[in-house]
Amino acid sequence: MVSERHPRYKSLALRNKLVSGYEKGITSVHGLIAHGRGEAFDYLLGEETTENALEATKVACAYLLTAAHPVISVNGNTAALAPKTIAEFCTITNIPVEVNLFYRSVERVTKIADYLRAYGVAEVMTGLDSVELANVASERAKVDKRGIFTADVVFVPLEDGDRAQALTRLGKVVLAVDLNPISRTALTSTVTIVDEFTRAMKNMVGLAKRLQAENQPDRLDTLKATFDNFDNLKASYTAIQRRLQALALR
Ligand code: PTJ
Repeated sequence: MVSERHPRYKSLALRNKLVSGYEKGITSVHGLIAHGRGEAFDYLLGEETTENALEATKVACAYLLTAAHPVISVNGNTAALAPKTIAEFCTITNIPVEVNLFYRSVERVTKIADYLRAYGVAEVMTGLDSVELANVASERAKVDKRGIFTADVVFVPLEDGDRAQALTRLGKVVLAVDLNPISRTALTSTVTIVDEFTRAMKNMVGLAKRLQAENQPDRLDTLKATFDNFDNLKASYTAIQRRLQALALR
């Protein structure tokens, strides 16, 4: 238990979710290390959603709301961090989830699928009826025939660069969440949200609700057409640079 009065409460609470995910057999032990890398970048970004991250989140929502076959790829970290928010987003948008793991085992896939269903995700694909994507040197190559394989838009928070590249080469729109703005995933995805996953997912729920209520297809098309991922990433580089400069000049 962590007291809410602790100055690092939010960060410690997220760590606890991952440790609990690990104890349940959902998160891989490597996932704990990956989270630490994310935390380091979040420190540099000021541990809050930047303006450019919010813009990327809005564009990601525009892609998902206008896709023919969208899918959300969930791994052991994202399942442990925000199962409720993922379920809320899926309910609002009617988008299915596919459990797709880097450190894949049938046992973990099944546990994560059951966990998400218990939180209310209506459609969870397991990739157990899978095909292998070419040019992906990991277990993430195994994708569900009805899911990532046929999807036109894939939301892949905490993706690895290898597969992000392979999915974009296949002509799919890849939407990633990655606190590391210089990762291969960040550089190769169609839209990279440089933000902490739980914050980004929460924003996605709010934005999807708003964009759906507005019901303006032209606006969604404009959001997609005017977005440049590298320009958006540059804003993250500048945000980190400004923050460090301000500290150095204090
Ligand atoms: O559950 P599995 O088997 O699919 O494994 C999942 C991990 C995350 C272990 C696997 O995909 C992996 O090894 O990922 P990487 O290549 O380490 O990449 C994870 C990226 O996510 C890193 O660039 C981190 O900075 C970033 N990251 C970690 N935690 C967060 C994050 N970005 C946003 N929000 C986070 N909470």
